[in-house]
Amino acid sequence: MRVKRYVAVNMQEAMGKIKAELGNNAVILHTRYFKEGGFFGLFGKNYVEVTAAADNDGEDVSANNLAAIKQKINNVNINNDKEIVTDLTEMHKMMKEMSLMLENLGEPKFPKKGQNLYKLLKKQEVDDKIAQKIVKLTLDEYADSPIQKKEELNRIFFANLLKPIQNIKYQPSKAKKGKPRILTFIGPTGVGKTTTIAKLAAMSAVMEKKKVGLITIDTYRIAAVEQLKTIGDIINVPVNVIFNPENLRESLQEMKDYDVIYIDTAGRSHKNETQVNELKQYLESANSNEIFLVLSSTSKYQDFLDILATYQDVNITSLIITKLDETSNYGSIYNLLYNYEYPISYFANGQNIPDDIEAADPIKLVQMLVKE
Ligand SMILES: Nc1nc2c(ncn2[C@@H]2O[C@H](COP(=O)(O)OP(=O)(O)OP(=O)(O)O)[C@@H](O)[C@H]2O)c(=O)[nH]1
Ligand SMILES: [Mg+2]
Repeated sequence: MRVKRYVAVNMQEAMGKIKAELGNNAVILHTRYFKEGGFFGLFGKNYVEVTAAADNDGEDVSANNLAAIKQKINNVNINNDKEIVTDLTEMHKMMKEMSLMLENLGEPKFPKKGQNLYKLLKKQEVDDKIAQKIVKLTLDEYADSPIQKKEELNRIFFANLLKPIQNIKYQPSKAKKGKPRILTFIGPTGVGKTTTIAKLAAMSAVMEKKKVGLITIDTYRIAAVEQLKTIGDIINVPVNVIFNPENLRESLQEMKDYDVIYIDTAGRSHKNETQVNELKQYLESANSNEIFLVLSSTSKYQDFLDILATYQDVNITSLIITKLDETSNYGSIYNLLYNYEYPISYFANGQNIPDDIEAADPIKLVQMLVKE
């Protein structure tokens, strides 16, 4: 029996070749279509590869030698598998090269000093459109500047980064006369809501000698209640645990002569609609002066967008960015401020209570962004 592979531009041509060499009774064992030539795998020519078998004397092989044929098929397939793997590896390589090429094609061609600034912003994961806009503005202004020094270029760059976000300043709320300031903290799980409350409450109670109350509506986890109670014990402030929105109103009434009340909420997965709706009922009952959305700086910009979409009906008054000690990429926060204009109230940069928190400032963010 003879087994042979034929390559042709189409099946008709392949069949012609097979017929001519192996005779009318040849059996098709395997067919494969592939592309060859072209530009990085594109625009190549299509080919068909057909493996056919026939008995040496040209007899019909379908009826006899079945076992032998099967054996051959397996051998052919094994060989083809190897080829397919090689083909796929080759294809991957080409696709990678192509996507790199496309990326480079999309990259703006700035002069070298602009390219460096652009690269820095890209490395920080600043949105591409924003990065291009800021670099372009910087280069234009620098071209008109009488001072042609690197320091001047950096100064202009810094100013252009700051400009779109500098007006979004956080203004702490004032309580109505004789009433406490009610501050509620919301946000995804594990971002540092309770830790941030502990830091701020400790400062209010211990340093500012304010009459502070803590309320938790995080009754999903015993550990969460214990966590806040421990903090309350340490800084010597009462902790009320709330189980329903009515409870919350009563508890706030009970603390009506306090200076400031911090309300801790359970970390809601922003993907869980029921939990988020439940939180909204509590927020209505709380009638807070401020609602802080706590976000971790380790999140991607897309995560921020998803989280904001979840809380779109909530009147978020400012953002708190935590875990700044755990990242060196600040682009996602910059994109957020640039596009959404939420004020940022605090930056948290560690687990130490109360030290690792500071008032947020757009200048600090830009400093972090350009620090190499
Ligand atoms: N490195 C670092 N860790 C932090 C920071 N803030 C909080 N953490 C840590 O993050 C973990 C979660 O903090 P929690 O305050 O419990 O977070 P949470 O948002 O209240 O979490 P849930 O109530 O479960 O949603 C703890 O281990 C904190 O010590 C920060 O700024 N930097
Ligand atoms: Mg918590």
